[in-house]
Amino acid sequence: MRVLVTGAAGSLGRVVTVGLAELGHEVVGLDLVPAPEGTPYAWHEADCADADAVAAVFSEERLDAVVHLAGVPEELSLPEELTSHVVTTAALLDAMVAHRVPRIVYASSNHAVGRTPRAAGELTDQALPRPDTYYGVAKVAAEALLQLFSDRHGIDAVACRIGSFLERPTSVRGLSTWLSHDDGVRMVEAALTAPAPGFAVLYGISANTRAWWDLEPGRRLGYEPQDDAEDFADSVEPGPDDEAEAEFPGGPFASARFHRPAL
Ligand code: 15L
Repeated sequence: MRVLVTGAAGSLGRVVTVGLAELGHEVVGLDLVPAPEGTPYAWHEADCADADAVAAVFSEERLDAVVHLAGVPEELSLPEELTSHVVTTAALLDAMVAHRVPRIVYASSNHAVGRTPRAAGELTDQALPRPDTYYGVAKVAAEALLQLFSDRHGIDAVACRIGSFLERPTSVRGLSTWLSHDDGVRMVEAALTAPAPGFAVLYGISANTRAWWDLEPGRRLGYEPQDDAEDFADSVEPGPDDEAEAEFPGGPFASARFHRPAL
């Protein structure tokens, strides 16, 4: 497949572009920054929130799918979050409709449901939106937009509610929320190639012994994680916030530290 990867220079993008290329996909990178030296594939320096710039990329490239990883991965103001996650997704979806690109894989986040009390049990793909931050609100809204475009235009859209994408887990919470680099690539590949998913949600974590999220929605799409954070458990030091971070899946994002006016 010829795949446009947004946020190609970011922490997810750097891993996913290499992984997809190794799996035989033709990658087209897009990011706010220039292509890193030696990038072996096409690259566009553009802001996904700029609909004209996005449209220009689609006019230039023949694409089979989009992997939308661009977006600020932390808590900002509500307007900034909406631009970073919702406006960018809208610009891509409009261009996909105009150029008949049938599939998008979206880097959503556990923070879309991060304020669901853990006591409510394991989270499935049927969980109602329950964001923990404005970042989470924007991820919920971006998922809703994907659902709308799937219903209206038949676009296949897989929202991957990613946990903690890191080389290795670094906290006790991470032993539950970790997504390994290799599993991240497996997840994107499955979401890209699953037959006719329509709009679907999966939880982007590894096969962690202490997982808080249901892996079945991902498995139904062909995502079989191979790694387990437990392998690193001995090297993870307990921290003072572990207990508080275990109350809500969003961990630190669900704490009062992030409380602020919306506008
Ligand atoms: C995310 O969605 C964020 O992008 C990242 O910064 C982490 O907070 C991660 O989730 C997590 O929950 O560990």
